[in-house]
Formats: sequence, structure tokens, C-alpha cells
Amino acid sequence: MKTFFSEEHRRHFPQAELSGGQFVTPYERPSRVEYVLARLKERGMTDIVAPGAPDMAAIRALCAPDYLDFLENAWAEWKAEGMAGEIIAANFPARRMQAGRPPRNIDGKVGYYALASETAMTGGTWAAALSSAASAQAAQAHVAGGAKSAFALCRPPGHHATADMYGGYCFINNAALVAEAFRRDGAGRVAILDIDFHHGNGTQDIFYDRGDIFFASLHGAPEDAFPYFLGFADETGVGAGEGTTANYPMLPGTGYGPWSAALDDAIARIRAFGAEALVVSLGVDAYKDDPISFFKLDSPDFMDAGRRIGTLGLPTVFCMEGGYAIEAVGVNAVNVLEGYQDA
Ligand code: SP5
Ligand code: ZN
Repeated sequence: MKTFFSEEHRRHFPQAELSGGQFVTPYERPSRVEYVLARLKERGMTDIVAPGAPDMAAIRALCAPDYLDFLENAWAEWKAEGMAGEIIAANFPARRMQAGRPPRNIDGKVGYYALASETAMTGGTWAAALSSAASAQAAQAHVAGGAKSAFALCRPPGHHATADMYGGYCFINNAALVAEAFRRDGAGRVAILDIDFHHGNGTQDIFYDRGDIFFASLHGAPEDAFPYFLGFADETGVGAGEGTTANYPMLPGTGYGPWSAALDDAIARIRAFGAEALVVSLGVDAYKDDPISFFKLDSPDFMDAGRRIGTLGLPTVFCMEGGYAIEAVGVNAVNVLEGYQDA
């Protein structure tokens, strides 16, 4: 399996994440991908290439124009306003304050486009987000060109980003770009399987009313886990998309038994849907030692999960999402890929 990866990810490295009332070094940090690259090489998966330039037309088709302008110009505006630190959202359009008008002031604008305040932005964030999207797009083009599967080693991740909001360490929804590209290239129906510990709220939001794209997510129950406000089992889609969203929220302490039962159900739903291509949002934060998550998967479980996903026999693009037990991220992510290839 070929890996698509851009060194440009390094340009996104804020100093600060607001966590528990303190600023900490962000959990989502550049070294995460070093462990994945090292493990790929250890396992002989040495076909690792840089993507070309991002397909901006596809990114513009997915995201709101004002949101993309915001991402591109936020740092310059923040600095021009005399802000000393990194971009951190502090003011949100909360309940009954949603006039839908982006403020002119950058401090207001940041809150308008953010869905959480833990994710800081800096001068390199936009370039890094674009490079991450480019890796996803290149992986999809590789599979559309006839390869069975590809791995987009995306950083920053994407599944929390909607068409017009960033947060949860995400800026552009890489998995959504891949799904749309598969449709454009002729797949009638596409499925997205999100196994990151956190609910893929951005991906769900983007495709909630779509009958041609199935979205399934296994995640920590929203009552207990970020992003807190979406990912309940009774969210099943709307309009033409009724029945094409499947959520599997699970409680603290969930181990591989119940988790894999949910995975099997999601896989059966994807098979019944008649998907012709598959996108896997590959977060490995369901791992037992993840510092911000509460599932109990062990490293061999990820290989077994990959095998089960492989039984679908679909052209597949894996997009890297979360996983913060830094040293185990490589083993766990590559285990999914190896299991998939075994099947
Ligand atoms: C892509 C992805 O996995 N995004 C996850 C975003 C999670 N953001 C909220 C993190 C909350 C961290 N709480 C710290 C608890 C430390 N014990
Ligand atoms: Zn996650």
C-alpha cells in the first residue's frame, strides 16, 4: 500500500492547547507522524511519496468561501489587531446569538468559525491544512487510478471540520474530500467509516442530507466525550440522507468485544448500502493508553479491525485522524493497514 505524506505538516505546530484550564503542549503535535513513518518503514511499507499541489477547486466545492478566506487570512488579521499570542477562540455564537453574521473584528471572527477553543492556529496552519488535504486527494487519485488502497498520512487531521468550522485539531475535512472525489470519479455510492475515538461531527454534518454517501462512526458517547454535542445514536440522517448515518456511541471503559461488535454492524450496514468505495477515518485514539480518550483497545485489536474492514473488499483510502499515545500511534495505525492487506 502506498502512503501519501507531506513534510509541510510541520508548519502547524502551535505552542498551546487549552486543556483543563491550562495551556499545555498540544496533544496533536508533529512528532505523531514520525512514529507512523518509522513503523511503516519497519514493516516494509516504504512506498511513501509527497502529494502534488492541492486541488483547490475541490476544496472550494466542499468548504464555504468565507471560511476558506478566514483560514487563509486569520493570522495576518490577528497580528494586525496587535494580538500577542496564537489564535485561540474565546467568543462563540451560543444559543439565541446566532444571527449568522461573521464579525469584522478578528477576535469575533475566530469564535464564529471555531467549534472549540482547544485548537490554536498560527502562521503556518493554513499551509499545513492544505498539504494534509493534498495528501488525501493524492491518495484518492491513486485508488481511482486502479490501486486497491492507499494511506493518506494526514496531519492536521480532518474529521471534526465542517464546511465552515474548525476545531478538534481539524481545519479541512480530508475524508469528505476523498468521498466527494470518489463520487466525481464515478462511484455511485461511497461509505465513510470513522473509527477515531471521537465522533466525526464534521463529516456527519457535511453529508447528513446525502443519500449517496453513508457515514458510520464508532466513538465515545457524546454525554462523556468531545465533541459533546453530536454523535447520538438517534442521529440517522435527514431528507434524502435519512438512514445513511449510523452512530455507535460507547461508554467509558469500552473494550474490543463491544467495539468490534459495533464495527461488524457498521460493516454490514456499509455492505447493505452498496458502497463502491470506502474512506476510513483512521484515528487510533481508541487505544487503551490514549491520554485523552477512554476506550480499551490494545495494539493487536487494531490489526483485527483492519482485517474486518478488509472483508468489504472495497477500494479504500485511509485518512489519518487522531491518536495521542504518541509512541503507540505508529504501531496501531500500521496494524490497521496490515490487517486490511491480510484480508
Ligand atoms: C482528531 C481528534 O482526535 N481530535 C480530538 C480533539 C479533542 N479535543 C478535546 C480534548 C480534550 C482533552 N482533555 C484533556 C484531558 C486530559 N486528561
Ligand atoms: Zn480523535
